[in-house]
Amino acid sequence: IKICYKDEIVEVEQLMVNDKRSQTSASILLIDDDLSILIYLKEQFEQQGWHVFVASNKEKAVAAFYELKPDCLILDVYMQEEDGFELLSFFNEQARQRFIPTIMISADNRKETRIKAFQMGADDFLAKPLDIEECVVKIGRHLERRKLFTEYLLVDELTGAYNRKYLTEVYKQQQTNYVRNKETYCIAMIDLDYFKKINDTYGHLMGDEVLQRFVKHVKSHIRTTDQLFRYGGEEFVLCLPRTSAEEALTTLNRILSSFGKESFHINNQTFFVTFSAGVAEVSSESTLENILNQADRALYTAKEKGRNQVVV
Ligand code: GH3
Ligand code: MG
Ligand code: MG
Ligand code: MG
Repeated sequence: IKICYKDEIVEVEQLMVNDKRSQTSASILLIDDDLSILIYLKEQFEQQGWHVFVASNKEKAVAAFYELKPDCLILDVYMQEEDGFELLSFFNEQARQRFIPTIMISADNRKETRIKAFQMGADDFLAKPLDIEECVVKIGRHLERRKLFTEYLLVDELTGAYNRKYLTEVYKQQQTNYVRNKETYCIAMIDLDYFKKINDTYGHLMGDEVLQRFVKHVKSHIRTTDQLFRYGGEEFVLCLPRTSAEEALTTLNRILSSFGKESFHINNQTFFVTFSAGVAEVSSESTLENILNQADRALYTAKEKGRNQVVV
């Protein structure tokens, strides 16, 4: 059985909503000193399509928790070397902040043990011997709630792009990660051209549709590690990890050209929409505020030069 070795570690870009991993399937971190239980649960949970990481002691559990960013934590109460309750209190604050459900499992099914688990912040308690069907259905509900919760808090309702609040979170984490690893990282500020005119000419509902289709279009033309945020009305921020300014320019020009071909229809009229964008490359000194300022200045130049273009 593999226990969270480095090569098993998948890099995760985001803090709360993980990359394509959580869009397709959730990940679970199982912590138990009993290898037979780990093997059994891993197999059962993988049949549900969940990614399962296992750890048999605190050290491995902590490394896995921070590096793999699981969507759910399952913790044994009694372990040879560790106290499951102690581990629970160790993870509790982080888990709470990130809406990660924590589930305790134990052969000790006494009322006081169960109560203690909930008092210490557990979201559920499952008694050993585990009934696998019950485990699966309960974990499924916890994962579903986590997904709804994180989506509700991080995603802009109208467009489905991430919201501005989440940009702050993502940037904090990514800036340190990428800059530390000496990787290039770009941010683009995008603003739809003459959007006020679209609203005035075709109505706000049509304006809303433009925003929605713009987001849908961009999302389908970027890498899974790229992320789009709605910064304000018709302003968006695109985060492009492992991308140089030159590559960002190419990417945005490609999107500019493909989005420009999307036609919008209303009352027998057809129109097209363009945008302007400014690109800035993140450095070790960049705060979110100054990188956005830099991108915004480039965007301003793009507008000045006649719109429908990208400027670095
Ligand atoms: P420019 O090319 O210089 O960017 O001009 P613009 O008209 O796009 O820019 P301006 O900032 O003057 O107008 C933006 C408009 O976007 C004004 C505002 O009413 C509209 N807007 C902001 N949020 C929404 C929204 O959620 N839905 C719709 N339909 N319109 C919105
Ligand atoms: Mg045990
Ligand atoms: Mg604007
Ligand atoms: Mg605009």
